[in-house]
Amino acid sequence: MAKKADAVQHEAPAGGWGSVAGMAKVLFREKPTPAALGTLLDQNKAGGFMCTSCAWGKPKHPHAFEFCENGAKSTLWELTSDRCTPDFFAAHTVTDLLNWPDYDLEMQGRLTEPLRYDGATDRYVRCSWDEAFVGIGASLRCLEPDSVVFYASGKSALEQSYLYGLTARFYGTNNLPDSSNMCHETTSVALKKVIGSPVGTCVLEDFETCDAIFYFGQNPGTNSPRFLHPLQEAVKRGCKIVTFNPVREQGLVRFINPQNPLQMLSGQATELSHLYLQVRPGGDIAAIMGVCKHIFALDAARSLTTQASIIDRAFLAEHTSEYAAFERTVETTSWTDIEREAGLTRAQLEAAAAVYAEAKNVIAVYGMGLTQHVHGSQSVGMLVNLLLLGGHIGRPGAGVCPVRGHSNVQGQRTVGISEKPELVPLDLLAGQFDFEPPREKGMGTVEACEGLLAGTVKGFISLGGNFVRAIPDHERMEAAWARQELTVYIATKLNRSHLVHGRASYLLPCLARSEDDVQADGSQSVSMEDSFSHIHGSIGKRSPASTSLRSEVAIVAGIAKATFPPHPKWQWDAWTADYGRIRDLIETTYPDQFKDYNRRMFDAGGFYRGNPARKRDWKTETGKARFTDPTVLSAVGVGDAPGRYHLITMRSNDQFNTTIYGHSDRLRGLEGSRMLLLMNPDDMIRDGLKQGEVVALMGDAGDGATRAVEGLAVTPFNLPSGCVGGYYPEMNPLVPLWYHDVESKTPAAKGVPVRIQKIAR
Ligand SMILES: Nc1nc2c(c(=O)[nH]1)N[C@H]1C(S)=C(S)[C@@H](COP(=O)(O)OP(=O)(O)OC[C@H]3O[C@@H](n4cnc5c(=O)[nH]c(N)nc54)[C@H](O)[C@@H]3O)O[C@H]1N2
Ligand SMILES: Nc1nc2c(c(=O)[nH]1)N[C@H]1C(S)=C(S)[C@@H](COP(=O)(O)OP(=O)(O)OC[C@H]3O[C@@H](n4cnc5c(=O)[nH]c(N)nc54)[C@H](O)[C@@H]3O)O[C@H]1N2
Ligand SMILES: [Mo]
Repeated sequence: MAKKADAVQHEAPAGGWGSVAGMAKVLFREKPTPAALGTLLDQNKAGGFMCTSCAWGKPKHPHAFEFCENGAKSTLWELTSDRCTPDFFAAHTVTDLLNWPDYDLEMQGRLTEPLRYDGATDRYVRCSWDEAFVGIGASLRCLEPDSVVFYASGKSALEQSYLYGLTARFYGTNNLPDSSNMCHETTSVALKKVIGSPVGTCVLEDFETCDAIFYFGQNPGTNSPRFLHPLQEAVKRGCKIVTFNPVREQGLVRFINPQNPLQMLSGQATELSHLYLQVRPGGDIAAIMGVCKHIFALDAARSLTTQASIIDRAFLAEHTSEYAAFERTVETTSWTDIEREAGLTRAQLEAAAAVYAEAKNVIAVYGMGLTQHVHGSQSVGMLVNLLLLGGHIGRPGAGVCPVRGHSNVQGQRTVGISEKPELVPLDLLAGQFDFEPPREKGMGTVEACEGLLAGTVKGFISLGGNFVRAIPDHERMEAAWARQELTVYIATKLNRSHLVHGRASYLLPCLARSEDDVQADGSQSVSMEDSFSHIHGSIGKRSPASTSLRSEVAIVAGIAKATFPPHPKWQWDAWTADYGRIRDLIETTYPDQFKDYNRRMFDAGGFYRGNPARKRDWKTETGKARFTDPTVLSAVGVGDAPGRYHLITMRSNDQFNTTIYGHSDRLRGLEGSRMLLLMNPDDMIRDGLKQGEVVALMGDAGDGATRAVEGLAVTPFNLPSGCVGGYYPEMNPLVPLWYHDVESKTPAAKGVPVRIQKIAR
């Protein structure tokens, strides 16, 4: 029998001894050497290497242990002593490996030798680097540039990313999708439109002086644990956090700092969220509308007194456009509609508005809970509306803070990995490298998937990542993927994408960020950009997992050299010998943002590449910060219907995207399996479902296609009624490819229409 909703969720604090135990498990499994453990102490410090996990900022004055449970897991995952050698591939055909779970594939350890797919034996076999480069170059020369996609996953550093973008453009295409297309593309498009900058306006120090944080759809306990420290500090000095999330994420409820012995011994957790509002999936537009509506009411009441107004009218007049339409919509939208779409009461939203009204400085934080919706861009626009009302952008202690995912995903976009030619200084590149760059728009992730289905994409190069596993409509896409002429994977570990290969396929093992990268001119360093637009240098010191590994820079240069005829300005060997030369090229292409790049890259806290919106310089169409008038109250693309649920695809605390470390979602109290269907207990009773009952989830997008995931155990969980939860990437067959944010095409993985199918007994 199912229990009441609030009784079904584990309420232990984030951090604390649990995070230490989480790390110990990884240590046991990966068996790193003592020297590898020492590497952790170097993490996120100037002169050390930058964490391979998330993009959270690195403070000027780092803690002795400037890493978290999940950062440590990610580093140890790279430094494992397991090796996936050619012998492993000799023992298993690719067809056989296709039946292996993702977890088992990656747990084979680091790839050690370059491999080529051999159709006759259905195996990956060892090949030399030269053989690989010559083969790839020959295939690329036979393909039309527009039929080849150059995908990048957001981990690769700025130097290799810049070279990779150049390589695609020298080849003749802007087909440069990035993992960002599945992630914060909504941010890049929506923020650019409304504040003229595609990235957040906050810097780390803003969290020292903010009075309120409005926190939407981001899970710091799992995805950016180092963020818990500034949040805890902020709360201790009186800042109030108002959280909007369908799931009560423990990281946002309470936190024990594992680096604070007193807290650890006393078990005294800090309560983080002042208000925790379990909004319906996609209900954020309505929720913010309600908050704004009450701010209007409070402000009107204040205007009759001597109290300062909440709405900053001077700021609105000087700095914003299109306020009137927004104001009218807030006034005419009824509380009934707001409450229904948000799934929250008027009283709850009024309480949130009261926090805003009392705060001098407000920060809005968000993640995938806003971006991965069909109307995600409108949610982001609405959040910016909320900030603009009180003039909370462009001054210290306030601003908009999208929390980025991969450790250099923001930076890749900065240095030219973009399918959108208008975002890249093509004229400058043309002169700098003496070539005619392609001018047509390239393919983003969704277009690349459409091209694969249509058969127009014939070659795919992956700088990291696990594309086939990460994209929507997983099963349909795998079938299309395998029809390609050429697939090339630059990777550290084996994953499913490598097995769904094209006719010719190469698996090229690269150095990891924590490893010593020795080139002709000596050991090289690389750099990345964090969520706050700060650039940090990173030096790997560990000895490489295999002597045959090459750096990503060397691999990209190797492919390019084998593909293009010699060109006096394309200095592949010199660039590979000394990455400082690549940084000089970046500085030439982006002189304002990367001034004195080589000199500043190891500055403590990173160097800031600047953001005009932070200085209230609005690079928008109207020259002002733009209010937007939402056309919908719910961000989901397919509304309610009897029997329909909206599925949130979630990350567990024991995974990094498609890399599954284990089966413990400690912070949610879920252990042992990822094939779970999390459900509101009242919905379970209504549907006659029992805890542990195994069901199938069926797509319910109304497009006639059959989409299904079977074998899910019903699990009562504290979720709003009408919404269910399941893990990414297992749930990806249920996300239709066309179900994406209207403006940015980010797949809408958080409000997927599904139906539960009972298994007949
Ligand atoms: N350990 C670890 N760290 C990671 C990653 C990882 O997989 N593991 N992935 C990295 C990457 S690439 C990224 S992009 C980030 C992702 O980090 P996040 O942005 O935190 O992404 P998710 O965990 O997918 O979902 C975020 C939250 O949105 C909530 N949510 C779902 N739907 C809605 C909604 O409609 N409204 C609101 N308000 N909330 C909603 C979910 O309950 C969840 O708490 O983390 C990065 N860091
Ligand atoms: N349903 C659903 N789908 C989603 C999401 C969701 O929330 N729900 N989230 C989306 C998001 S936010 C993202 S960012 C994407 C993630 O999509 P990707 O970035 O494509 O996937 P990852 O799982 O991060 O890639 C893992 C692989 O990267 C390789 N790798 C690791 N380190 C390195 C390195 O240093 N160099 C190289 N060359 N390779 C390396 C390893 O081989 C590893 O197997 O998934 C998206 N898909
Ligand atoms: Mo991401």
